[in-house]
Amino acid sequence: MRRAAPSSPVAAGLRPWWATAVVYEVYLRSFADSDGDGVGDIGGLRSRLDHLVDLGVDAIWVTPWYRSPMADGGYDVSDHCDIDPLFGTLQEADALLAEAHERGLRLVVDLVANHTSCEHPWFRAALAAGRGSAERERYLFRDGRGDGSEPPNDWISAFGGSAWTRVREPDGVAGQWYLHTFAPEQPDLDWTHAGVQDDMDAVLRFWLDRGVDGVRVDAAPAMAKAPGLPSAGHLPGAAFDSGGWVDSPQWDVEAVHDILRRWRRTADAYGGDRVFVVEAVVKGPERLSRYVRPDEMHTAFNFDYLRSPWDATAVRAVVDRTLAALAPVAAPATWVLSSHDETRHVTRFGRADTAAATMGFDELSAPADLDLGGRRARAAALLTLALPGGTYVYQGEELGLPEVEDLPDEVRQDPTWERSGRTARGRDGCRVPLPWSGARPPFGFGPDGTTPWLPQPSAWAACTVQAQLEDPGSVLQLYRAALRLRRSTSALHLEPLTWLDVGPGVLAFDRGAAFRCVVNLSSGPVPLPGHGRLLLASGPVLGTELPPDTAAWLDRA
Ligand code: TEU
Repeated sequence: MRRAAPSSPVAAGLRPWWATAVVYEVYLRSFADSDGDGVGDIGGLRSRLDHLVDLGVDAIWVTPWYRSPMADGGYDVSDHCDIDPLFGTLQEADALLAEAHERGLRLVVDLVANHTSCEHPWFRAALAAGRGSAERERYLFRDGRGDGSEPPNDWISAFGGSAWTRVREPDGVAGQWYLHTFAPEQPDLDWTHAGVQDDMDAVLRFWLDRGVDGVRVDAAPAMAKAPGLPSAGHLPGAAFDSGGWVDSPQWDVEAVHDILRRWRRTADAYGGDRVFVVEAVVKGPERLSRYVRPDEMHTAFNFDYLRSPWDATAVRAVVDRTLAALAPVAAPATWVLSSHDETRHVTRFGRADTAAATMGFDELSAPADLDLGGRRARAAALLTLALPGGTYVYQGEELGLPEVEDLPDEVRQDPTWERSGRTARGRDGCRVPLPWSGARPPFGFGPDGTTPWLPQPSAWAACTVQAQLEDPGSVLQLYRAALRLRRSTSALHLEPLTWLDVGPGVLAFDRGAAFRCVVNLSSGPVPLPGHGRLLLASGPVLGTELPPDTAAWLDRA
């Protein structure tokens, strides 16, 4: 069995592991399928742990594996303390955790606490018990406006349309409305309810007791709502834009921090070095820094970095703003390029507009230039892995996978697709099952002859793990080399970032006296600043010139 090499400054106890960790996001349904039903599962993940050890990541975050009707790929949970049979069993989850730990890999689970599935026993009971019942108090049931046929306020769902759905009461008449920030199958909990708070503490303890190393907190800013649920004043047709909203009654409301503090106290009672990473798409790094104050979450996904266009001024600005916002709360940064919710960055960087849109709500644009996007993605990997803090790698990123933009409409499963009236394609294109080996689908994702839940492009024969292992110039080999170097380069764990001003379109920074990273985002070659030994480059480097869309790591010692 292969074991992750301990990272030196971390092993020496100079930093908690999560401050500079490389965490690999496992979108479980699309990682590896052990039983041939077309859906990735825990067995598949267990069988592929050595890929992650060889890649050189420190930890894995596993997306929701709980019991779920799968209206939102498992982010609609009907039992937080059991594994869905589609993914395996609790015993398999325990075995995975043990096997990950034996290999030196940590494991982070996903806590979906803003909402449950509409099939959760609490919601079924709330529907059955009717208006005014104690059961309804766990959710946000309200009477409609006017004669009751208008939603209680103007809030909008992240997947499009109103955030309210009207129910049929037990006696058959059209009745109250319930709030769902996401799909109608995902009713929001009322976090002012003491029973909800206590029961979610028990969920948190259930997973901490099993020995998980961390918890990713889903959609945190949605958990608290402004008292009285006032309308937001949205203009007709307004889109969900949590990253742009200020003083929204449905997002980033102050009381959310009480919930996070409570969880932090619960987790701290366990000792050890467990980590909370919060998913909070809020307006800018300054608002985000409030989620990582010393008594709240440890780290937060950096969506501002993810959304940044491929532009030196914009990237530098977001790096500086991130570091400046986090310094007063002494939280480490994270750097994220892709996730199961976003257009894969190979494709994004190959478009005319390289900034990220939200949750697949991007316009159908001209086809991306995937060669260009691929070069930029390789450069972005070296940039990202050289920045101070932790990094998230989304599965398939290490293979340079593009977004699958031509999925047939009938296979799409993301609720965004139907909720938008089939105008926003949603997130399925970044969730196509991974290609592991072989010349035709399922490319080792599942047993030969099985059909993955989303079809894989036949061109992916060239980007399987197996094919890339045989190619020294592959994206996979670049990631492996970069992660190896990152682990053994103590400056990347300990030293601050110092910019060098080397001209427009170029990002150059040092980490201590010995390490330098240079990224050329301009359209022509630039001289590599200063001398030093080339440690690694994202593409061919001729002499001392760095070609466009290329990054280099230099050893100046
Ligand atoms: O995402 C929801 C979320 O809060 C943001 O990622 C969202 O993109 C942003 O607010 C839009 O401005 C999480 C999960 O990652 C996603 O897969 C689920 O569908 C969602 O929660 C609901 O559980």
